[in-house]
Amino acid sequence: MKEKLIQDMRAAIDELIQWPKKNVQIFHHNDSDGLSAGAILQRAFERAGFAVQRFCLEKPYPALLQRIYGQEGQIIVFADFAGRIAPLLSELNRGRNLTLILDHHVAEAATDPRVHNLDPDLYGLKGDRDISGSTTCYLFARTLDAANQDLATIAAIGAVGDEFFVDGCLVSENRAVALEAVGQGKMEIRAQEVGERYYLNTANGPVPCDEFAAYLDTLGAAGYYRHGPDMGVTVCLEGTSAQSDHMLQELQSIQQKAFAAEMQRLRDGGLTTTAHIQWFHVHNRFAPMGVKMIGVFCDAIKNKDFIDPQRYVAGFQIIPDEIPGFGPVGMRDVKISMRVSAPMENAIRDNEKMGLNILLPEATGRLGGFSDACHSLTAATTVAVGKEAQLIAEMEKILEGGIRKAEGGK
Ligand SMILES: [Mn+2]
Repeated sequence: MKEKLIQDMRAAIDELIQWPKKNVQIFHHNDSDGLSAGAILQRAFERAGFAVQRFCLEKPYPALLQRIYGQEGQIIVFADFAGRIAPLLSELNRGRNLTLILDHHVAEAATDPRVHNLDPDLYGLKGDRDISGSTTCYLFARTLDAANQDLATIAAIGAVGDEFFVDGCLVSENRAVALEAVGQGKMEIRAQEVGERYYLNTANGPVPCDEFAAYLDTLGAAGYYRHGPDMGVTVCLEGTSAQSDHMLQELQSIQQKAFAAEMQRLRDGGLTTTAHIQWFHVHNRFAPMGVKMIGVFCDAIKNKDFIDPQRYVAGFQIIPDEIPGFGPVGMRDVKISMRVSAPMENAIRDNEKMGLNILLPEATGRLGGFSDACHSLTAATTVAVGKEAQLIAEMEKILEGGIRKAEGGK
């Protein structure tokens, strides 16, 4: 199946090379895997003689997609997201732009021949085990030009950052790129009690890939509205510097201060409690950090003493109407992140309480919102600003219904 993926990458590359435009727009995710993917693509396209415009996104929001596909004759690349929305992109595109999707999440086939969905999920590889977004981009880059083999290390960093290990080891395509980097003398693999640890050979000695990935994650998430992703891509291509270290420290301190202040607010009565949910709104108080931070913050508080362990935790953060480098796209949305305490996690696993993957997307759908990453114990969606209390009320209705149904069944 990998042969077929490479074959389809080659076909997409043939079309790319014949395309009249010689500039490309790359949209990539802001976590360590997405930044690694963006770095690999930037280098590979520049080497192939393309002018690159690179944009880092927290999510491919519908308002932004509308704006992107207002264009014609462009080369548009998505990395580390968009595999699942290939049908939507096909509809928006209607043959007008060459679109390449280099994702590794669960995917659906494109319906427009000009949209090449090169997500390995469509080729029998598992994105949560075999192959990261960065490794997918690396395979593409190497197919484009064998000279891009020197980017294997960056692919391995992204793979470690995504944390999909089997018995503590990278496997399949992810392991293959790590071994390539080892063969190039740029990485080292050390066995540990469980599995392996991966090290970059840098001018300052060996650096664990997981620490390097955490560094990138902070630049991309806490620094999202402060050029953190650009620094992350530079760090992938050129290594860390005094300047990047300084930015990292500044961002860590911004995050610590914002989180401490918000926890104090919640202790001082900042939580609103309904029958089954406790919720709060940080509005713009987490700026300049990206909206991933509301999820990180919910994680940080879910087991604290000021949290009722029997109620769902929900936090809202306004999504600024700004894609760094792209400008405003007309978004007026708020992100909601949900988490639960350890006792509720157990209850959800035992099917005694409703999972977030059912509760939140259902309520969000009723309000015309956008659902993307929803799992049973962690979930996030977006709705229009002003619909926050309504969204909580919808969830309460669903929970009431669910409970009545459960009681009626007894
Ligand atoms: Mn990824």
